[in-house]
Amino acid sequence: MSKQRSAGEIMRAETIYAVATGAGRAAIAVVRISGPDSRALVRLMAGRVPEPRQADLVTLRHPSTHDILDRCLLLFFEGPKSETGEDSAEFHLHGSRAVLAAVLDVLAALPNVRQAEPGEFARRSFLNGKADLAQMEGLADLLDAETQWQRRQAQRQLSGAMRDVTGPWRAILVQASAQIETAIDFTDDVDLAETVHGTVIALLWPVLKGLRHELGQAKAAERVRDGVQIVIAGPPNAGKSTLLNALAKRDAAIVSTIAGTTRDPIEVHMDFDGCPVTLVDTAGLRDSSDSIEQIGISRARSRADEADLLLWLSEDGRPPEVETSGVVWSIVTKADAIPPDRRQPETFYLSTETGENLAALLDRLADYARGIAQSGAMGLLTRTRHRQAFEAAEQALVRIVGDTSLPVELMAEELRAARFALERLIGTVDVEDILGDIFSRFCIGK
Ligand SMILES: Nc1nc2c(ncn2[C@@H]2O[C@H](COP(=O)(O)OP(=O)(O)OP(=O)(O)O)[C@@H](O)[C@H]2O)c(=O)[nH]1
Ligand SMILES: [Mg+2]
Repeated sequence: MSKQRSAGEIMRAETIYAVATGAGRAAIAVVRISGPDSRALVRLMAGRVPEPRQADLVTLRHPSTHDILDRCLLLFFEGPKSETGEDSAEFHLHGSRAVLAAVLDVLAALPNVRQAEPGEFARRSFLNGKADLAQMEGLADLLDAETQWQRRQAQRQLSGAMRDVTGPWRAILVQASAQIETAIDFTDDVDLAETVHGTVIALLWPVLKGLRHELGQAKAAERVRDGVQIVIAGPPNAGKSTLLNALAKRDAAIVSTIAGTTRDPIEVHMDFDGCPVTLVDTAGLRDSSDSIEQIGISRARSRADEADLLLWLSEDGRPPEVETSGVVWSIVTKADAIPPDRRQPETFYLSTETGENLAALLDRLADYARGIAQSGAMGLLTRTRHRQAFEAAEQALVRIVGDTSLPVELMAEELRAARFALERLIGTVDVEDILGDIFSRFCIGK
């Protein structure tokens, strides 16, 4: 990709094209074009411009040799009623490499027409006000979605949920600012300042409550997007790798009677009822003089630390010997070797050898993941960026409602900060740095 362009630098005069469908043989290959020359380009190649948004069967010809390139379906979209907001078109070609190459050759040779950069169609659609920034992020997430809860979450974001939820709050903040401006005009009037403070706080409470509600769901929402981290840790030989393999239903990790077999953390990606889960097997924890094993153990500790759920495995039921901010489930392994009279109450015994409690563990894991997925899929704050913006807005409002003697000028300042945080979220202000990051992740043709 060439150098990142800023919004202002985008050369609107250029018409872009890209293959929008995947590589390889397929029945149909879609080529999209967008930009001011779309109409002329369609006329040049197809001999006519179809009615906007109506499929037309046309013969595409080479503009100079008049060689027939393909007989295909053609759709024309007239700006601004198009996805990019510009005149644009789609050629639904036969999915032949030769047809595609011939059509792309023609497009490449036309003046003022060039191949699109990754995400450039989406970028134009954003710049032309067809979608806000959070919607664009939803689109990116939808394209990456692997599980059903990820799909639901991304579709909600794509439908404009962020703007729908924060829009009314923004309006309230504007209203509060107006109240304060009045008070600033009469700064000598102490009574008025107090009254304004009361009015403003009453206005802000529902916003604060809403911000906090979403922040409460943020962790689960981020998990649905990025996956729940379930980490298996414990002393060497506890049967950690055996459990990972049993849950993954394949030999992902080496299992052996030698203590200290696993070194690097081993990740398996799973789909628990539509919730993405990353299951991590780690090196057995012990004092070791082997420098490679020590590295493995320190990685095990840091993975355990970041886990959402830690499965602490041991043969003797010892308490966890790792730090974690997540939930801990203690499991006693190799239950087949523990006779009933030596078993403790309230202890979860597992044997991968006989299968004892393996199905029960899987059920509990699925329940756990489903719980996160259901609250998380409806959560709005799917990215760290979203959470930080909500936190910034929340803190600004707390500084107002928490200090009844806050001068009106400072109240105005905090209100502006809160509004700015929300506007940045949907991309009305200060978006340059985020834009490049989002759109460069799209594939060409999106
Ligand atoms: N009897 C019995 N043996 C088991 C069970 N689970 C694992 N084992 C055996 O215990 C040994 C160690 O298993 P691993 O899964 O490699 O143990 P680990 O915790 O990954 O060990 P490290 O990677 O060295 O930390 C192997 O010989 C397994 O076959 C079980 O439920 N019952
Ligand atoms: Mg192991």
